[in-house]
Amino acid sequence: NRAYETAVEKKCISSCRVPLHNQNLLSIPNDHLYHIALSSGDNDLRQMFGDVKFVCFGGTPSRMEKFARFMSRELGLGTAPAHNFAGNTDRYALYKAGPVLSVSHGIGIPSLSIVFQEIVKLVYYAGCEDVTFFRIGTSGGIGLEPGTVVISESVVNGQLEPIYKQIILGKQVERPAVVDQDLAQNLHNLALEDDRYKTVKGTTLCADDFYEGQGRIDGAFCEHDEEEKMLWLREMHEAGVTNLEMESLGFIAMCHRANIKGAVLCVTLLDRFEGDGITTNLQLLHEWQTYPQMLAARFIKSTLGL
Ligand code: R2B
Ligand code: URA
Repeated sequence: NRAYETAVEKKCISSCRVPLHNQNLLSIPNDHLYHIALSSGDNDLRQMFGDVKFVCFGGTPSRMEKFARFMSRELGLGTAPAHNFAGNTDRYALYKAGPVLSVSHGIGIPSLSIVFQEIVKLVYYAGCEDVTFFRIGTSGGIGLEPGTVVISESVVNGQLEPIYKQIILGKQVERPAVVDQDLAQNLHNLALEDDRYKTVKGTTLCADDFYEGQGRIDGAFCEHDEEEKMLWLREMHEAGVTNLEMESLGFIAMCHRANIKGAVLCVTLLDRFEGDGITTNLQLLHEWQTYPQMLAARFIKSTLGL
């Protein structure tokens, strides 16, 4: 009943459980987390996911499967094939390696937002405590050697505002994208001199598009020229922008709104001062994509005292 649920809620908040942010959920006996093929009534989410402490989001299903396997090895949990809990949906992939969930989010904030909300509900229903979220992804760098890991110390929209704007019921709503500075610094502290990749902190610009939205001139459409692009890139560089991608703003704003610690770690796949196309061979690109994973794994292991 409602009074009991409210009492449970109060207790949850005081014990650092993932809080409930939508009272409507209290009157849904069986909430179908449609895009990840799990239900609060049909699955024992506490038993399945109650021990989760870290959720790592990244773009593609196969990268997140590899990350789950890697995490499993790092945590000494063996090399058994990872089970995709969301496999029946064909939309997203969801793997578990001990206390770590590995989730694909697709491309762009709209795709991220759907799975993010279902994962927040999942960790709430599962009664998870002290959960930290990471986005471990890819980006285009500005003035950085490709293969550099950027930890976002701020995230901004295309107009350099740290605000995620949503249209709800026909009105624009603004959500502040506030980065957890302690978490970003703690991650940066784990970067080592002799890592085979560089790690920096910087400002990440989140665009709604890969082509025109990131100033590229090689899309199907383009109404600006190379000179205007370079001028814009230099302006962004001077404003402290280190990298461009497509989810950080929604990710950080939703972590902040959910009161869940979150950080964005993206490797740069190219230096936009040098061009628009991603021409590096696939093998090297795949290797670069493991760098933010390695840093996240280091953080997870050190937090777990391993
Ligand atoms: C980085 O890479 C993807 C576009 O190629 C997008 O998801 C992003 O943020
Ligand atoms: N992802 C992006 O969004 N932009 C890039 O340039 C590279 C990866």
